[in-house]
Amino acid sequence: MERADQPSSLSSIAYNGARRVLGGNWTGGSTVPSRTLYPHQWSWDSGFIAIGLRHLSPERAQRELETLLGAQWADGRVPHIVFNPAVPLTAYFPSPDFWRSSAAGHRAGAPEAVETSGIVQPPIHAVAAWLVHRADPAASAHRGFLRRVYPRLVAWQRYLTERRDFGGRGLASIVHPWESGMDNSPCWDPPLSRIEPAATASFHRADLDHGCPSDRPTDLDYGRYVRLAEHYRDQGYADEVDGHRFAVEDPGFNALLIASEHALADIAAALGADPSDHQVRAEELTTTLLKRLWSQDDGLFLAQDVIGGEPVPERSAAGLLPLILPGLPEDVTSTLLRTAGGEHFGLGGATRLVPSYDLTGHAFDPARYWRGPAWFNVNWLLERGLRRHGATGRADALRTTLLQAAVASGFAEYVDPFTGEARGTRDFSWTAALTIDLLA
Ligand code: 9WN
Repeated sequence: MERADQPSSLSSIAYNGARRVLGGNWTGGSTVPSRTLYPHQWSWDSGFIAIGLRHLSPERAQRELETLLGAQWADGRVPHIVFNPAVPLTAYFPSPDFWRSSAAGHRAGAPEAVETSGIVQPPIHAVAAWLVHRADPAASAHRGFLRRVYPRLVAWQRYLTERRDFGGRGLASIVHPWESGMDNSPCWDPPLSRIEPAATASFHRADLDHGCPSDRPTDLDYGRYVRLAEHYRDQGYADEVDGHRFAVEDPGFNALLIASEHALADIAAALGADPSDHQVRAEELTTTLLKRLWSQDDGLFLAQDVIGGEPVPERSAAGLLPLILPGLPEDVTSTLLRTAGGEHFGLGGATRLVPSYDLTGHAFDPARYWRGPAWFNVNWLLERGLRRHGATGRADALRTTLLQAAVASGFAEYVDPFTGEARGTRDFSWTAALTIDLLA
């Protein structure tokens, strides 16, 4: 569908290119984020991918989510990676022999039939399932899609709100930077500084076989990621708060948790069940998010270091993501809108896409992964947030910029927030999928 503000050539180039990327990255039951750098299924990627795929093939979008949820653990966790057994172990690190998920005796109850990682990623899945259903309710009903995924999505959300409530106030904690999806965000530097890194020689970074080192996390970061993941694995992936060395309440992760609780209410109602439990929980979580993570002085939400017992004094785009939520006080939304356009993120001024981290921050780097570059999933979420809160003109401008940047960068993983220059890998699935969603 063309929009009046959208030259038809850009729309058709974007649509055809994005469709080509998604077709090339489909493996038969799910989509790899990238054929080279990420050759397995990733959790939050599949949520974003399903949101785009629903416009091309509602059935494929349903299968994307069902394949992921098929690897759910007995305790409800949805693993951040579902490994493809046909891919050589050397293609990605850490590989299944590192995570050892199917090894007997894990109290958490990993599936035996498939190898997965043991950590999680942001819970966008109920949001995705609801959007996928709405794309073609008849096809969804025909396959019993909502009826099959609803119990799994509820178990996933309850894993997070019950087993991961290390702060004791209702929000979910992440126990590894990879769980945020924003791996090397400067927000994780203070809590990570307590972690003794594993020796660099003890592992091989397959990511550097495909990615440019200056676009990727450092070896020091990786040493700490490895140490934390080994420790969690060696504890049988148990979630006792005392067993964790890193526990952080991330506003981006929790915003998606709350958005998904709202989506569960919609799904429950569509199935003829009572949605009120989900609605109440979403409202309570929103109240807690505001009490615990909102910083009026900083103009956005801050992460809370649960072990250190203090907020992390860094501005990340994750702190703007609660804009996707309904029910925020008017002064909070207006402050967030101001912050997005102000000196720290520059939207519509210094930058045309929101950077992942504070432009004025001491750790800002326009090339390095989650320390500055602009990411398409974050900006897609913000586009929805702007629209939700009535900033239609700004949302339209962001949408156009996203489409232009996706095409010009070859559907890059992320881009320089000033120049739009492509960074990371190309033909990246969520960039393509969200392009299609923006065109719909
Ligand atoms: C570790 C797959 C994933 C994304 C994350 C992104 C990156 C992995 C990595 O790639 O993380 O999970 O190897 O760097 O940070 O958001 O889900 O696209």
